[in-house]
Amino acid sequence: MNTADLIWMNGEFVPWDEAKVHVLTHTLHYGTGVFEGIRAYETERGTAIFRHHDHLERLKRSAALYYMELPYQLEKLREATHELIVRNELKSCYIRPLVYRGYGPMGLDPLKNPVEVSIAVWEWGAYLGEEGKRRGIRAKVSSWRRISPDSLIPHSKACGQYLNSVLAKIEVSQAGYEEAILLDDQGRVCEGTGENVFVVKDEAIATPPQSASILDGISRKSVIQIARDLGLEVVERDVARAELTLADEVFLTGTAAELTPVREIDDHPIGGGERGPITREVQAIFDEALVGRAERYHEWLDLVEVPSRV
Ligand code: PPE
Repeated sequence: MNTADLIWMNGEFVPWDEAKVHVLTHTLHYGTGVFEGIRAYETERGTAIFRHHDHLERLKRSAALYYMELPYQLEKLREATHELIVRNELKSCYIRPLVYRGYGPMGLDPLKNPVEVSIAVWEWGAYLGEEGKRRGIRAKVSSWRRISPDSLIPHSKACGQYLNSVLAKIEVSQAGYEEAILLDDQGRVCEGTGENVFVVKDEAIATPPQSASILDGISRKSVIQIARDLGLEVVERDVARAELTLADEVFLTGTAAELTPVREIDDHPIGGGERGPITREVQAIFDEALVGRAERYHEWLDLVEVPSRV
């Protein structure tokens, strides 16, 4: 991976190689942390963080759902992130805040363990490949079902919950596919291992609703708004597995993956087996919004206050 010079850890800027924890860190054993994935882009007005506040709010909510109170105000984390980007001299980067239960008593009651926070930033290219963003990727429905709200909290971006995504990712990548799509225990479509999913049929867009076992994606929300602003119909509703393969177009959205078309699912070509026209139209605006070239969506950008030097 691309490294950077400094990582922010509990209020200090520490050298990348020294950002370490004790092996008895609670989260390392039991997955009791929560995190965010955020991106900053180079824009004409300087480096800007996409929907920073929404991501920080989600971090706070994710933590609260696991009984953790953030030891810092969100504004403090926002400022720390700005300073971290500037001090690392990055123009664009991925941002990974982590709220974790630190070293303390072992055992499953975490409430006496300290809540600690780190923020790392690094350059991270296209998650599913540049070619994937242009041509679309090959996906497979995983045999692993998406975690159920009966057992865990799909709306919290919690570390341990990602074991579900990890199993699905390993399964499909070993079978030669680029991404997995997970269904819930009733066979309804949920999402990718790290992306929300959209299907397009007869020019209408559908995506699983908030009530599905999905993460409330910030890219998802942005793309829904962009599509509606373009005059397209977007419906949040249950999506059946067969709708994936019968769709004219399918695409995924996520901070890391941005908007990535899916050209094949379970070895069935989707539409013409390439990026479809509606996907292309929405993706073009979304990509412009990310880099500050869509005036209408400027309010989504949090400009990093001290300009980066490189
Ligand atoms: N679902 C899941 C399960 C998920 O992890 C993500 C983000 C999304 C949907 C899309 O959410 P949003 O980024 O707010 O649009 N996945 C993050 C982690 C990826 C990783 O490999 O780590 C991300 O995209 O940053």
